[in-house]
Amino acid sequence: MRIKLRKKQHETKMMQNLKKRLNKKEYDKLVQVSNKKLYVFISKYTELCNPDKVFVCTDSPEDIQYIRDAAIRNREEAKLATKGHTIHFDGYFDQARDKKNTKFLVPKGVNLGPEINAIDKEEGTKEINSIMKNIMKGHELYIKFFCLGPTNSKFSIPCVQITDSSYVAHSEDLLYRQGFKEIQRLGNDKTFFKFVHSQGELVGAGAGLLVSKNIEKRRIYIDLEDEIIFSTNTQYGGNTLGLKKLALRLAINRASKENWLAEHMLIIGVSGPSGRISYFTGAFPSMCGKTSTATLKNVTMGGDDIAYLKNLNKKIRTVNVEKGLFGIIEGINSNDDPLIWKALHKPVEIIFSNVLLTENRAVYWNGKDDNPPEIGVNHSGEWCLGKKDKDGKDVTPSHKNARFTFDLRALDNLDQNVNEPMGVEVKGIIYGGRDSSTWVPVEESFDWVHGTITKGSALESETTAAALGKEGVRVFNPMSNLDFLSIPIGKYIDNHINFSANVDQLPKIFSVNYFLKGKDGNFLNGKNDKQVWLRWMEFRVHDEVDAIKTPTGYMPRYRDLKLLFEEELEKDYQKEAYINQFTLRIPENLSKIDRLLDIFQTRVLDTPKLVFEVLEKQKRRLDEARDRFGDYVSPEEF
Ligand code: SPV
Ligand code: MN
Repeated sequence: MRIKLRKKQHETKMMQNLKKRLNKKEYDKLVQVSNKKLYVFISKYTELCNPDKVFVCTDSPEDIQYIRDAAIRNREEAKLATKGHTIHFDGYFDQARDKKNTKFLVPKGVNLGPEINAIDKEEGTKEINSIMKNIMKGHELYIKFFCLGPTNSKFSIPCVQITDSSYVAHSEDLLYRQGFKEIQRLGNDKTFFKFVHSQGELVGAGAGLLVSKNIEKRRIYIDLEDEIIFSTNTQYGGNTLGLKKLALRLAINRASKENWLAEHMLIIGVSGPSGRISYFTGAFPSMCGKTSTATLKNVTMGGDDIAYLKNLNKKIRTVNVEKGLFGIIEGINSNDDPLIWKALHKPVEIIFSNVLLTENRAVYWNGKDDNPPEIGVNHSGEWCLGKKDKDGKDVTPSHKNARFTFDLRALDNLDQNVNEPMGVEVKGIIYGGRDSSTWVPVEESFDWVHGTITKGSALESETTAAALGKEGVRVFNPMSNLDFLSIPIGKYIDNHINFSANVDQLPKIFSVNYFLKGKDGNFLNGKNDKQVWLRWMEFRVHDEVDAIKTPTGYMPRYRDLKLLFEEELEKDYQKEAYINQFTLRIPENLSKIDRLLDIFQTRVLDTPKLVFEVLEKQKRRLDEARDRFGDYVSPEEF
């Protein structure tokens, strides 16, 4: 009885606190959602962060407009000449995901393994709480509700984001499905993901915009037990958009407990004969061709970054967690990326980040069709051709990781099933890294386990500008998901292997490599060749084309590719090109296996035994082939 009374008193106090923090209008909006856990969360963090004002977004057109206007009023975005277009800058040193300061808050006794950055929960919580204390003073706080995955679906995860950045709130409106109604519908019980973000104190940057000042206090701390993530003193999307890579970490942990997969994967529909569409998911580390694959001709865009996969009625089905695109803009031109190019020129809502603002309030980015202007304003401030930074480094017109944000509806190839609550059935899974020397352009694995281990878990990529640090270093990146893993790598791989249980027809697993180079150091593939690889994979998942069995998997036959090159690209595909591209490079493949074995022995906790077995077997097949044919073997010899 006493306990009940105390609980009641506590609840009353909490509601009083909310009334103090929110004005009547906003309070009335909040209590339209009947969810005690939500009130506890909002009450606790409004108290700690101490914003001047709180705004509750109910997803009504007026509320969404309020956020758009706030982004301009708060000088986080500035309007461009084209209607709906705005520009945003992140600070000069805040241009990518900060891996070093992204940490899991782990309770005593939990070990996520050496590859995953963690901090003792008590210590980390203390630190982040002290950083967050009064951090929103002088700012308005936005409360936003979203749904990961389609609403009203077995995949849906409701989320609540609180942020003092109207740019973050605005971006999320473009990128995620609105969730106020969903949270209302789900009522009191559903556990939701929670995100607290503050950009912290701001400082003036170019074009009158403001950026985070206290980068040294940039932190992204993840609490898996309470499914809550804190992000402070940063604006860059990968660090701040709760629903993106922050939620992916929570989802991987939840998925591991519930036997499904949360993946860093695109979803595409590939056209086959007579109007058939077959769905593929694909994992590519950042800047390895994921978005360009999803916007190819003859491909429908289901998603470009994050997919959930579940076994529903013995079929593997997938949904796009998002509804928008936060894409890399560098190199986008009318010839290579006509779909994105067209979308970027429509008068729809688009946020350009870290590009160059030109004199006529238009934008320029590295690799755009025309030559760069002489002057402008970018993330480094006033800019002119030839500008160098303090360290003498060239400042290009846009940052390499500059991006655009829009709703997928801006694209002409949006897949029609994108909001299907049951998702789409996955026919194939593609793994592709940035690999100049080893993998052939496209290859099918022997089966699920072989593919999961020698393709997915073996993914390596040469580093890019999407994360802070040195570029061009070959790094191990299983399923391109390493940066986001919230469970030990061995466990994650084991989950993938076991995901095949009770499935009627398993998807086929493929590898692709868009970055293979020849002896002269030049790329062996044209930018659009991937269209041909996709068509080939589409035939393979329906068993409509033969392939050559090699020690590493099934490779395409020349004559099939020749036909496809003609049909897809009107290109006369030469035998010599085929041999150059598909020659099995045995020494490179063997060293890759050695590298992997070493990683799995020394850097991964609890590597499943099967991983070693499958890699050793592949090694033996390669050794035998080398004895018979030598180091470099044309597929036609097999
Ligand atoms: C990636 O880097 O994989 C992205 C952009 O999709 S970020 O939001 O930074 O993760
Ligand atoms: Mn990504």
